[in-house]
Amino acid sequence: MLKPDCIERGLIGKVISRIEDKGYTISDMKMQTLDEAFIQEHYAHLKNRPFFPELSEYMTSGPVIGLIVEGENAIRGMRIITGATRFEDGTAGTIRGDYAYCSTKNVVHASDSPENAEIEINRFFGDRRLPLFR
Ligand code: DAT
Ligand code: MG
Repeated sequence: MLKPDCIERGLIGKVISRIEDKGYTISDMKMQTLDEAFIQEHYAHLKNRPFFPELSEYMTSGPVIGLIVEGENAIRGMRIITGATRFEDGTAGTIRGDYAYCSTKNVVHASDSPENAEIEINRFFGDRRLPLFR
């Protein structure tokens, strides 16, 4: 998912290029503005953390773009391309390492397991998801 700061800063093309340069296939994408209920589900594991209100406000502040990325070990690979959660730990050459400058606004979200990828894709795309590649 390209987060609101990615879109606001005009980084959509740069981030998508990195995914394509790696050789992954983008098989669907959708722009939408998320509401608080969506964020409470998406970040349920963080709902008791002190930064949650700020995170929720940010994630609902503007549109995001959900992408379905396909390829061999794409979930693990996307986490590596994404880089560390803490922006200051982001290795140069990763999306967050090169573009993120604060803890909350860290440009992209990437699913952390096949189980969560399936849940997150269904939550984001709903029945609009189309199997474009077979
Ligand atoms: P990730 O996005 O790397 O999967 P996560 O699931 O632990 O990391 O957290 C989700 C988002 O919440 C993260 O991208 C940014 C925000 N976040 C996490 N830890 C934070 C912190 N200590 N302070 C502020 N925001 C934080
Ligand atoms: Mg996470």
